[in-house]
Amino acid sequence: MAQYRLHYFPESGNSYKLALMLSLCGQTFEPVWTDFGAGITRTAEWRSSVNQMGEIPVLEENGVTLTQTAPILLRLADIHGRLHPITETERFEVLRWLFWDNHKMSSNMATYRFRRAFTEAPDQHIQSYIRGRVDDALAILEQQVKDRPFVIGDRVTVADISICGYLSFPPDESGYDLAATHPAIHAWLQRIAALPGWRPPYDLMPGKRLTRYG
Ligand SMILES: N[C@@H](CCC(=O)N[C@@H](CS)C(=O)NCC(=O)O)C(=O)O
Repeated sequence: MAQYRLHYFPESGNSYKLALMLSLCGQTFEPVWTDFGAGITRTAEWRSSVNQMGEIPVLEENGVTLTQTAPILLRLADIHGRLHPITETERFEVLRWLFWDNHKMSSNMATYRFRRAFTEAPDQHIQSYIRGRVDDALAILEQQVKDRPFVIGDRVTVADISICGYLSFPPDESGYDLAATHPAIHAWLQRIAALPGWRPPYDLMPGKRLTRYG
């Protein structure tokens, strides 16, 4: 049985992707709370000893350090035989949506929400620009999950786990009430929340929270 240690901070949707995946796979992990708010991931020491990319999350698997959620999700899916693509076509589709999520959905929503909720006096011109990009990504996702239960079709895969990462936090942090504005995304999130082993972000990732502003 693999031993997992997850370096995270509670507000991190990227960390939630891995915490949720481990939980859905019936795996436990040692939580390693990281002082992101104090800038620890920007220090030369953390970068040389934990993650050269200066990013959270980091997953240790039997003492081996892994970073970047997309390949880690695929690895966990293969190892635990859950939420993995089966056919070549499915594999292509999962990769396509993982890349889209990293570039368009999670990155923009993470930046928008972080600045809105956890930054003192964010520049509203910048917020408005990023919000436009979040709106675009949400419109694409709304369309995709309108006619199919999960992102690539009938089966839930790691593409869903990646994309839901930042959309699973309380609406007052992002300022997006998806139940009111994006009914298909809301219904899709409820299907994910019904999976055995699902737990909400702040249950899976305990510890001291960032200062809340917005
Ligand atoms: N593509 C990366 C994104 C990780 C990421 O951006 N993490 C955020 C925290 S949730 C971070 O560490 N940001 C620091 C920075 O961008 O300087 C992944 O999937 O692991």
